[in-house]
Amino acid sequence: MSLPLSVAPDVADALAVGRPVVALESTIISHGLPRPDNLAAARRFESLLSDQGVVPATIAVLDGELKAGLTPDELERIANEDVPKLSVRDLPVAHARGGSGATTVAATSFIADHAGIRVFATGGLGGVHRGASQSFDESADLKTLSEVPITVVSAGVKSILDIGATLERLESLGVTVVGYGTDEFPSFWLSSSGHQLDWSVPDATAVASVMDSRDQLEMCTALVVANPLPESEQLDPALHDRALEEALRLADEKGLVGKEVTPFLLQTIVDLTGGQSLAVNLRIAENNIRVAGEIATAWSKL
Ligand code: PSU
Ligand code: MN
Repeated sequence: MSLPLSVAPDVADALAVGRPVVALESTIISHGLPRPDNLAAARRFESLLSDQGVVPATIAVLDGELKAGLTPDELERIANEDVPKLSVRDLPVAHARGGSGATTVAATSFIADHAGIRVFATGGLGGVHRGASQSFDESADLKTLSEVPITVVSAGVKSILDIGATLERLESLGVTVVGYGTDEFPSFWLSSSGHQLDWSVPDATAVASVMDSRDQLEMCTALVVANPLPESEQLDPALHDRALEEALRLADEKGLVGKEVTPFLLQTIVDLTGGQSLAVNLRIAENNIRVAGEIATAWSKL
């Protein structure tokens, strides 16, 4: 291993003998969920995997060390300290300064790949923002997914983003996208988005076989597995549409721009849905972790 990377002993042991491992991101813990629920959620995410016989590897940067797999104390630090959000371009600065931070989908994918981890579960991916044709605001998640051969399970991208443009960019970047038991891309809180996908896979074994083909073809692009919540568990669509419209209107009225927009929209949607969007957010992460565990297990059998 050539990178300055610290792989937790249980993760390293599992990787060495081909037992299933799933990477988890830490920005969802530090920035995506409120305290104190975030620590309980982070612990639950890990135990959902352990219960499946899969080794969890939560990824973060602590005191300059790029870590794959955290101790309980380290997980607590990510949940309770005010750490910055780190994408790939931030890693050299954090490493050089001995700093700490939570990793986005991009930085988590980068570190997981270097640690030899092939499957990663998150809530939603970053994507193309509304108005990106003016602002150029597109998440670095997309670029990194075009460079890292990881399989990432998500419930698509949030409807506060431009979902159609995000799918177009994933196509341009050569990122493989499959629907998990669906031919429609989900929109995070909702199980559908109206955007059709070219490919659907029925189960974890089918995903593992696409991963194997990608390796045989020596491709080093990500495989995005779009995993919708069952419709019975999604946010009520009428409530979703009302809250989204109102949140976008308020952000516009306040003249918010740049990186203030997303946190404002997300918090406003939590408020306007009386916390329901947050409960759905947790169910999404858990649903993705369960599927990622199944994929890692199927992969370990190949
Ligand atoms: N989407 C969510 N919750 C999140 C994020 C995205 O539903 O917490 C986080 C992820 O870590 C993702 C990052 O990688 O936001 C993207 O941020 P940006 O748009 O600044 O690249
Ligand atoms: Mn951005």
